[in-house]
Amino acid sequence: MKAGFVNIFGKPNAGKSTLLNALMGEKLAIVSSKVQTTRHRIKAFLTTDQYQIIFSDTPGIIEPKYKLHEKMMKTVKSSLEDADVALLLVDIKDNWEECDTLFSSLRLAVPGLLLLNKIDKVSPEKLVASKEFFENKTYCKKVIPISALTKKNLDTLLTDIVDLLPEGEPFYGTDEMTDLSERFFVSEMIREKIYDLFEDEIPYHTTVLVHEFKQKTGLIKIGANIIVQRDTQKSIIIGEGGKMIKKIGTEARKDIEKFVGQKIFLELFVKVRPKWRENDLYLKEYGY
Ligand SMILES: Nc1nc2c(ncn2[C@@H]2O[C@H](COP(=O)(O)OP(=O)(O)OP(=O)(O)O)[C@@H](O)[C@H]2O)c(=O)[nH]1
Ligand SMILES: [Mg+2]
Repeated sequence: MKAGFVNIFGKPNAGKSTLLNALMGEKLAIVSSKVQTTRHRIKAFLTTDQYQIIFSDTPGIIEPKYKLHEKMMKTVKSSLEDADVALLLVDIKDNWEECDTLFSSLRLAVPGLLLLNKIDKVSPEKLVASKEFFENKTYCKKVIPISALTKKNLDTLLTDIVDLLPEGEPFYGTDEMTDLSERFFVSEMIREKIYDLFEDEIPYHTTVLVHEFKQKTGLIKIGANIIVQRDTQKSIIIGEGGKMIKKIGTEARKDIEKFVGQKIFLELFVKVRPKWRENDLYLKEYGY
């Protein structure tokens, strides 16, 4: 039996969460076209008779600008510490030099698989050039071109991961898929809708906290607070005559019902908490 930690690193928007979901065959991590979507370490266990892989999706690596960012980068650091294998994800259309600098700065002590992602978007020539660029870097054990979106080459990737995995017994129950709570996933699904529905800075000033999760007859009652920093943001989230918050609720409810496998009643509230992103007590309360 083989078992180990395989942690995904890269710049924001490289496709880390899309990759985690594709490898698991299940949507566990939220995805958006905007940067800095993931804020937590999301662990997911892939178990067969031969191995247990504990994948971790992590926040995109950035220079912290406020305390929430610092917390996010702490989770990246902790994921660097327990990795057995590192998946270094590059959006092939991104700046390769910048990615190279970033990966060098991680000072990896474990084998790194350099994954060129989004190959569905580039020419074969560009693919060859980028392979050549990364091939001899010290952090790079092997370059694997993939498309997380179309699931191209993920079987090859899995074989390479298992080759590098240490021998060992499973860390988690073989029927478990994650150690995160249902409440966490529900709050993430609501947060994802905010990334989808709002432009500009709104998603970055917002977090979501589930405060009620109760099994009733025939349905689950869920209450969640959408936290923002300012009154103006609260009005934007609510929208004219409550139009936007209703939209968030309708969209999120579909995903949550699929996830929990039953009907839910979802109640959303908007709360203003000035500078919550800078406040240790709030950050702790909101799970950061
Ligand atoms: N064309 C294409 N798009 C992709 C691929 N993988 C991911 N994307 C898109 O890239 C965007 C970002 O994907 P995410 O998975 O949220 O990226 P991430 O690295 O987790 O981003 P952060 O959480 O912000 O660090 C989304 O719009 C995805 O649909 C791919 O292989 N091909
Ligand atoms: Mg992500």
